[in-house]
Amino acid sequence: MTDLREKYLGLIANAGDEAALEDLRVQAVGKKGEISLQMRELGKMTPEERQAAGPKLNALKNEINSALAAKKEALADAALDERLRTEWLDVTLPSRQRPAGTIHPISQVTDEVTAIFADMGFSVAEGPQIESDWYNFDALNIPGHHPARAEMDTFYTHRAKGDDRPPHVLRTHTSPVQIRSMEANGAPIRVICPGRVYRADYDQTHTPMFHQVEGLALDKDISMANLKWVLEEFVKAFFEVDDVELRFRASHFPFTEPSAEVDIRCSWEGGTLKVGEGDDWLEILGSGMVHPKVIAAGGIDPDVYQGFAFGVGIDRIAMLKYGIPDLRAFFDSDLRWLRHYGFASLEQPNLAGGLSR
Ligand code: 2NL
Repeated sequence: MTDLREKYLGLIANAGDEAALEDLRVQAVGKKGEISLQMRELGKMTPEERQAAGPKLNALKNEINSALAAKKEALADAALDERLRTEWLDVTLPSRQRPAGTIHPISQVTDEVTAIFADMGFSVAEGPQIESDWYNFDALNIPGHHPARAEMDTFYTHRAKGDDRPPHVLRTHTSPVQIRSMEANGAPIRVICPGRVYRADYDQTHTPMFHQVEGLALDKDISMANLKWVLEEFVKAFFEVDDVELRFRASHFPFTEPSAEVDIRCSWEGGTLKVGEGDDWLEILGSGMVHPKVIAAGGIDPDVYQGFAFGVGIDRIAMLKYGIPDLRAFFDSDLRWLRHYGFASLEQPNLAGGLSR
């Protein structure tokens, strides 16, 4: 009996899992287990022998049952400990990893400008980057012999030999998109046209592809006063300042009359730009009242409708706002530069939440 006790207590102590433990229970105290078999032997004993062996066997059975129960609980505890050890979660980790990519400053500024003009009721239009000669020049009051054509360093496409129609061009401004908008929607109209434009020019301050946003507003009673207010609102919102002073300098563009280049008051103290204070002036855009011939080219009656237009260089105002010193870096795709000057991709510029965060 002592042998049985040692044997089963040892086996129970070493059981690896609940299944092994159940096998041991059947072997030891099951109906046909070793203890039960010994209990059957009690019937063959003398009363004295039975008096001595019976209680001992009962006690052994109880002891083995207790050992089985204790081991079962210990195995369950160990299994739970193991799950707690391997299935943990660090609840202090951010819920979502920051995306690896960033928004390019030109995309960011385009979105900012779009948000500002959308707030003033302008819609957004896009159009082809390869344009006909007519949309890029003639419709904008730049006829064939006009010096502005030569000055614009235009990229021309090729025509097949013998095809003497004028070649298409890479658009030199986004104005053709506004002509197309006038044709498609008529007047009144308020639209901005952001996008890529092309000029064969490459140096410190020029790249052959750059970005522009042009705006157009036509109605029955629009004057230069409306132009001034719209541009003031734009400059204040874009540079995120409460007040700004604009200076209109007389200028000349074939597509506007009168025409004005617009400067904003600023200071460059300590090498950083401050808009709205100081004694310097910074040229930021060109504008004017749309030439009647251009309104007519868009299929609208210039005797009924008139309005203003303007053009801003996106790359230039991006450099000014975000302190980017070198224009050409915009197009180098240098990952370190992109991480430094890029914007969080889950933030959308809007006037309520702040344009740039
Ligand atoms: C500049 C000058 C300007 C326009 C663009 C325009 C478009 C139409 C009709 C009339 Cl459809 N004008 N656009 C007008 C004045 C100036 O851009 O220096 N941009 C950087």
